[in-house]
Amino acid sequence: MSLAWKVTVTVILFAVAAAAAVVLIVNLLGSPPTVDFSADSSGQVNVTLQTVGTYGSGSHPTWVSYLVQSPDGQWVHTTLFQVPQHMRINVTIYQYDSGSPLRNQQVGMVQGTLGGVATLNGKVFHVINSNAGNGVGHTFSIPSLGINVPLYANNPNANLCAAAPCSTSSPHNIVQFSFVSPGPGDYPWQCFVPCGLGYLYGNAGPMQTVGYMDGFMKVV
Ligand SMILES: [Cu+2]
Repeated sequence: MSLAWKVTVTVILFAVAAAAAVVLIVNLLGSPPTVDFSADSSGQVNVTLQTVGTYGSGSHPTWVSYLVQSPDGQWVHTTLFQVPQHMRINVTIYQYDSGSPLRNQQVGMVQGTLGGVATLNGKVFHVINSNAGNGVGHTFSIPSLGINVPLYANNPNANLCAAAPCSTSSPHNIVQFSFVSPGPGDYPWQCFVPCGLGYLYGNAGPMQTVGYMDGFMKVV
């Protein structure tokens, strides 16, 4: 093979690899929509989320996911939401998934919320012993704000919702808590239960993907 051929082949292979890399990056960066919440007349912000064990459609139908309910009541497949700064945020999470005992008991503790508490189906709790009952399905955690709330799981033998958006006719737990939003910025939030079934130690796939088990709270 002549030098010119080697150079040509090298250049072509490089161009193909570069094009593939661009396609991959564009796919990875193609981010889901942001749901915008503003304060209601009482000066508080109500954010409603749900978790589902399998999203049921789209590019990853088997993946576990969060969804965000827009203020007009529509469920949006995203983990990006926007709230005003220095405002009381009331979070309601409809948890439709099963769970397991936690590897890290620390994330079974409620931390960083107003009063240091959350409610599970209306009852105040501080910690979930994940080795009892149904275990923990997911957490809602904003590490930079010290916020962590475990979501008690549903009975895995119940007829659980397997396609989002789930409705309250399916078995669910309702977890509620409040916190005060900080100053402007993008605050990453995520689940700390390794719930990426079928991935190494459960920590890849949906656990590393915005729109599933990772997101951003945008404070403006
Ligand atoms: Cu999770």
